[in-house]
Amino acid sequence: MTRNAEFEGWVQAGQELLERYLQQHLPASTLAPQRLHEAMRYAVLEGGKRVRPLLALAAGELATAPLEPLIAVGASVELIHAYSLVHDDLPAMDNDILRRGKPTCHKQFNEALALLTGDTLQSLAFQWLSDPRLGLDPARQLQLVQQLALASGSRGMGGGQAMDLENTNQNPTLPELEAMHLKKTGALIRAAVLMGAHCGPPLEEKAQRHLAHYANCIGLAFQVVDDVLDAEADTSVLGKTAGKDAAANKTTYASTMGLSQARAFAQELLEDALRALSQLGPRAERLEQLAHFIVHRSH
Ligand code: GRG
Repeated sequence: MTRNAEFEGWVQAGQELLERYLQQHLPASTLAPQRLHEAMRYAVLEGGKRVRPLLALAAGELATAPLEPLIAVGASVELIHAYSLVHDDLPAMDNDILRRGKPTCHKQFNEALALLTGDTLQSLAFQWLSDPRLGLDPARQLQLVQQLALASGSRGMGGGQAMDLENTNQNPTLPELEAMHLKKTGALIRAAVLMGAHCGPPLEEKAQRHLAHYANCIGLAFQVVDDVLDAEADTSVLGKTAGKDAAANKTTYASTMGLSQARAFAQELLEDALRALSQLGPRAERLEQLAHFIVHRSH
């Protein structure tokens, strides 16, 4: 089996484990309030690359963490991600109609229900993460709850989104763009990596620093590639509206640096991430493969 095929098998197995967890733990749509539960399931299930849970699994492999809490951690992070997409698509934010190849949540249901869907997915993420049945040491579990809260709140993803809204029509500089994306997109990706590792026995401080550096680099690279794909790829491939940044006259890595420079920057970030991983030994292989995937993906 080639290395690529073996990685694809690992990705598929991880996605299946996650999908099963999500299917089983999201409230059934037969349960009242049915319409809200239907919308929550619609926003989360059958879609998305599941990159963040895969990163949690890969970081868990590095730290020799048990599988069960890793799935719950990955699923909790994915709920926060799904909530951010539902809110991001709302008319008050990006006002989009297509997400993961299907109508956005507010188009399929309505705006009020989409707001509630995002809100309740966020609560559910913390319900899953704080479940005493996860079998983790309670103090470590509490730290996981705090890591996710910090990454998604005003000092992380939510704050990054606020900076993005402020930046509209302001022509941010590259350092301003970087500061915004490290929060808006990077914070949750970084949390997925660090939380996955946190499910295992503590890594040495030096290893933790290398892992955090890797996580920062791929978090930013993810957004740089997102900007390039928005400019270059087709809506049918992306499953979301392409060309939105240019249409909204938004400053992005692609518009500021040009497409080939933006691609080169993503490659530099990948190499920086891989250098950090090279200090972590052979168990970092999945993280390495995921970094390549993030930078060379087509959607
Ligand atoms: C109200 C506190 C509060 C938070 C909401 C809307 C919002 C804050 C944040 C938006 C964050 C956001 C949408 C960032 C963009 C990140 C990004 C590049 C998303 C695309 O992720 P993929 O490619 O999507 O992993 P899939 O569909 O594959 O999961």
